Amino acid sequence: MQPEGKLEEIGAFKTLEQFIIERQFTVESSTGAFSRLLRDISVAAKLVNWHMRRAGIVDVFGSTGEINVQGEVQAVMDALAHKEFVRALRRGGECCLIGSEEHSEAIPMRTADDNEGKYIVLLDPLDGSSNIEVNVSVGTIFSIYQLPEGVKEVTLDAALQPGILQVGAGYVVYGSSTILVYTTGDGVNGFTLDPSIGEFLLTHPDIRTPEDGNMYSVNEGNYESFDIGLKKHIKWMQQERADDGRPLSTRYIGSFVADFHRNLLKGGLYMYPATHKSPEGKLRLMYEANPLAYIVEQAGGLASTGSQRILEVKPTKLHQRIAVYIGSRKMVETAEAFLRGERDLDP
Ligand code: AHM
Ligand code: MG
Repeated sequence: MQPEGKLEEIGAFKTLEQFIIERQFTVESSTGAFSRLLRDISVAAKLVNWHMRRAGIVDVFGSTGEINVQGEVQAVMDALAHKEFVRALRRGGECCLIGSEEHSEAIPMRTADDNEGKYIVLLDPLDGSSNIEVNVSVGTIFSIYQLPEGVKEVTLDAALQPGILQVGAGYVVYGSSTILVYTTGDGVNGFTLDPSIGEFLLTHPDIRTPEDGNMYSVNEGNYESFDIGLKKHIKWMQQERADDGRPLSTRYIGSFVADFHRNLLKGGLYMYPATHKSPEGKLRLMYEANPLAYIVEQAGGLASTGSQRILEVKPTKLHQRIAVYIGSRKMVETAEAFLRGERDLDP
C-alpha cells in the first residue's frame, strides 16, 4: 500500500494542465488556443517518452536508412518522435505550420476546410539521438511563433522570424526522469513526468539560472578548429587559481538539450563554435538555439553567437546553423570578451 505521506506529496503538486489554464486566465483576450497547443505538445512528449522507455525491448534502435536534410543518418527514434509531434499537432488543430529537423521543407498544417490554426511550431523532435543506444539523455526542443497578422497563405516565410518574437519555447529531457521546461515570456517553469499517473507535475517553479558557474561544455575534440580567442578562454578556465574557483570542470554529454538543462540548473556555459567541419556552427538557429536562448534569458542567463544576441539574428532559412555560447550571464560575457580579444590568460 502507498504510504499516506507519499499520496499527499503527489496531491501537493500542480499538473501542467492546471498551470497552463491558470496562466491562461491571467490573459484577458485569451481564447485558449495557446493552452491547447501546449497540451498537444505535452501529449506528444508523453508518447515519445513511452517509446523511449521501451527502447531496447522493442526494436527502435538503429537507423531508418534515410539521410536527413542535415546530411545525417536518421535514427529510427528521430523518425518516430517527428511523427508523434506532427500527429499531435495536426490532431490538435492550433498549429498552421511545422518546421522540423527531420523534414527538409516546412510542413503546412492547414487544410482547405480548416483555417483555424495560428501558431507556427519549429522543433527538433529528438535532439542528441546518437546517444539513445547507450542510455544517455536526449530531448525535444520546440519554439512557437504566432502567424503574423494578415498572412493568408502560410509558407516558410511566415516562420522566418527572429527569436525575440517567439511566444513560447520549451524542451523535454528524457533522462533519469522526464522533465518538460517551458516559457511564454513570463519566467521559466519545469514539470516532471510522474509515470504512475501520466501527468507532468510542477516540480521546478520559476527557474533562475545562477549568474556564474563552474562548468563548461564544449567538444574539445574540435580544439584545432577554434579561433585564438576561444583557445585562450578555454585555457583560462583551466588555469588553477585559489581565489576564483578555477580550474572549472568540463561536462559534455553531446545532447545539447541535456547539457543545457544541467547548466541551467547548476550554472555553466555551453559552447558550439564554428569549426572547420561546420563553418557556420553545428546547431540549428530556429529549433535549437532560439528556443533555448529564450529560456535562458527568461531565467537570467545569456545566449550569444559570440558577437551578437542570438534572439536578434534574422533567419534566412529553416535549417540555418549558428555558433552558440549559452548559459550563465557572467560566463557568456567572459566568452565574448575573449572572442573580441579583450581578455587574455592570467600570468
Ligand atoms: P542532432 O540534433 O542531430 O542530435 O545534433 C545536435 C547535437 C547536439 O545535441 C549536441 O550538443 C551536438 O550535436 C554534439 O555534436 P558533436 O558530436 O559534434 O559534439
Ligand atoms: Mg538537435
